Amino acid sequence: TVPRPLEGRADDADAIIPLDIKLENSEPKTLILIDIQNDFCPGGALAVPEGDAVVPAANRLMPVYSHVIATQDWHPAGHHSFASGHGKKPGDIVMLGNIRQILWPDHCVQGTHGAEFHPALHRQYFTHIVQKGINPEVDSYSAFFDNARLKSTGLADYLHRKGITHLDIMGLATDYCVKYSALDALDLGFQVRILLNGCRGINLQPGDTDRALSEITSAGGLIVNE
Ligand code: VGL
Ligand code: ZN
Repeated sequence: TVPRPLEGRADDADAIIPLDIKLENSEPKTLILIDIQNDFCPGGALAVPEGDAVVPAANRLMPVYSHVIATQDWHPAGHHSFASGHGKKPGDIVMLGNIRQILWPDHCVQGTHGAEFHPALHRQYFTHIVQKGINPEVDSYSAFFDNARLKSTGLADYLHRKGITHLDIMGLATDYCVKYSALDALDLGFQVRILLNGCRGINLQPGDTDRALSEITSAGGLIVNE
């Protein structure tokens, strides 16, 4: 049985429209779950406030999608985005090549508990997994390309092969990996909707999440509530 999506609960912005998932007679739908991993949830190394609140939303939604693609931040130990290797503090900034890099706590190290998907996430619904952030020298917020656009993750090719043109995106964190995944998807020509109650932001600076959402809408994305 397929759970019914919740009614729209937009209360804070006119731009937010209710998610309209038609269960009958619908074309295949694609959900992208960004980085719903232990390290981004409370108790994790780079905990996003209320990060675990996206898990029930993901679990409700996955059964109504025909494609569920989960991304996994998947860093080698000593990744150059980690403050520890620079003798600096998380939040400090360095240049990696010609890219401005915010330094983070060590997080999502390949093979560790922190890099695993949240244990309550119904991962039996995943149809594809994309791992990113593997190159130690460059960060990769987007599910499509690293921050220097040196390499593609292969996700765009995968979606093209499947004939997928519309993406619903949710997960962690709104102001980093969700934002850059959505902007790259729009740039690549996909139609993008952000499932707002399935996202949480870090907000290193107050307002980062709201600014990320308005950049996405300016680039042609829709913000919807599930
Ligand atoms: C993320 C910071 C560093 C994210 C990943 O998933 O948004 N943020 N690595
Ligand atoms: Zn990372």
